[in-house]
Amino acid sequence: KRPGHQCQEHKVIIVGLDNAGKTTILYQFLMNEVVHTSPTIGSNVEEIVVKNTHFLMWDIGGQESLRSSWNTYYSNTEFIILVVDSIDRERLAITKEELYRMLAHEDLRKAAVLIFANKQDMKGCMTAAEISKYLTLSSIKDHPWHIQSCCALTGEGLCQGLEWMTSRIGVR
Ligand code: G3D
Ligand code: MG
Repeated sequence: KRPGHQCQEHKVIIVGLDNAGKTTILYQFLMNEVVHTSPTIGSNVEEIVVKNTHFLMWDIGGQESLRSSWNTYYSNTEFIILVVDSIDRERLAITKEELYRMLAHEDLRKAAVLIFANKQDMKGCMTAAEISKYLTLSSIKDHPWHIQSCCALTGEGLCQGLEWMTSRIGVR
């Protein structure tokens, strides 16, 4: 490392409705051998290091009572990971509402959005393409976004999501 080189941390918030799989995904990141982690900072904050890139990930509760306080976590956020339960068709409308509420928030104007279409192992689940269409992701022009299908239980798809995030660093 160059002397005086500051190791930069990139702030990530993991959001999504309760039961979407947020904590399982964070746990998978921590278990993954290609990812080196430092000790837990707080119950819901973990540092994840991918190829020398440090991400500080905040796993934010998704229950209705907690959603109104999501904005207290927004400042300096570089990445939003939105976790969608791909089997939960009923509540995708709520996710859509929350997504556009976040994108309109001043503190998140520079944030890039990674959407995980989780629980792809479930029979009859929505595909990433269906979720993308429902959430009208192609209409989002003011934030970089990417949708990745995954299964948090096996970890499938999670690395590709992280790779997209690291590829965004330094791109502005
Ligand atoms: P949350 O933190 O977003 O609230 P959790 O969600 O990570 O606690 O996950 C909620 C439940 O969904 C858990 O089940 C978890 O095991 C399950 N889950 C998470 N990801 C997947 C997935 O990819 N596929 C399947 N089939 N289940 C998943 P329990 O039973 O422990 O409540
Ligand atoms: Mg959780």
